[in-house]
Amino acid sequence: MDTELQNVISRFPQIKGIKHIQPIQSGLINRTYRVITDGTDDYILQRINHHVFTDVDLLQHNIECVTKHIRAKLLERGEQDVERKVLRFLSTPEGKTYHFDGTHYWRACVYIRGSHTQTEVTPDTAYLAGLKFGEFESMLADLPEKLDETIPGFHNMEYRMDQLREAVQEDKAGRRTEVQELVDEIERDADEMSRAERLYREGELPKRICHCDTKVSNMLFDAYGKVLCIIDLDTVMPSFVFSDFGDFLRTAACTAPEDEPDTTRVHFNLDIFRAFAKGYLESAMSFLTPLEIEMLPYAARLFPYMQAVRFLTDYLNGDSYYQTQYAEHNYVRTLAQYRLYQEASKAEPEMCEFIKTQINADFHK
Ligand code: GN1
Ligand code: MG
Repeated sequence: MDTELQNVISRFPQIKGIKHIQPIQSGLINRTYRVITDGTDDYILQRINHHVFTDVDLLQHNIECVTKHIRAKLLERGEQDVERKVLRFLSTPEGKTYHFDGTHYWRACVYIRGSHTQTEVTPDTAYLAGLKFGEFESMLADLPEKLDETIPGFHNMEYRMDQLREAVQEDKAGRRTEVQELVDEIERDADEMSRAERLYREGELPKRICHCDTKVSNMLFDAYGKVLCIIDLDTVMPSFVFSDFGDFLRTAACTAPEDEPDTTRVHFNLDIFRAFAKGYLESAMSFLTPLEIEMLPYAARLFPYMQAVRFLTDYLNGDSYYQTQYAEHNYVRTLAQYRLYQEASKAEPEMCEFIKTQINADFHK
């Protein structure tokens, strides 16, 4: 067994009787392992990418506040099996929920028994996800602590455009010529896609505590297909609700993987949109403002657009942020996301129509 990992694990005394440490493929940012023990509980060990999450103290503070608050809410409403419905992070002897080994930051949480993740999304799972992420936001609406952004400007479209412009200027990896045409195209929609930021400054749109990485793979399901728990809490921070709504659809309503090389296979699945929007509105309608609701179709366009900008920025910077498997990977991802943005834009009238029918249905209840 890897001695570095064993040393780290020894800083979390709750973990005993290690049988096996298994790397898990999860996400593009952190490194994750499942620690299998001979006791009742297994654990998830993660090496936090501190180049991305530069303030680990703040990161873990947010996560502690959020999990504590959700646990209290679940208990208060008499929920059964609470330990499988919210993550529990382990403490070190110093009372922290992370350990710094001199180079890397590590944290551990209890592995939720009998859970699995899914990557496929059906209208049924999309509906459940909508309900769950709406409920997640609603449970955090009265969080007493103030949460700061774990990644400053994370879903701020104006900031992401500034980063792209800077990357184009610097052209660190010598890739500008290849992508210039696409950059020009992206620029044409930059103002329109930064609308939320302007509305926020004008006091028209609120920010709320959001998950900000609402992929279906960030939900744990039980053996019967019921959603147990929301995971990957690194990006829980104040944001527009569009973050949760739009980012889910970016992966779930896309008919191809986010790095699909054949962009003709990339389409926006309106059935998934409808199912997700229905679930989301059911649990979030009570606290959303009319403008937030009206702009949900905009969110479905914003997120593939923003992700295209982020992948392209990283491509221009020489792939320093996202893990890549081959040289053009970030560019391939960019093109797939941009295509999805175009496809979602085409579907906007139908999305608006659907949102209207949902509001009317609610009004007549
Ligand atoms: C990153 O690592 P993962 O898959 O949880 C990124 C998301 C992107 C996503 C694209 C902290 O998420 O914002 O949407 O890659 N997370 C961070 O696949 O940048
Ligand atoms: Mg993530």
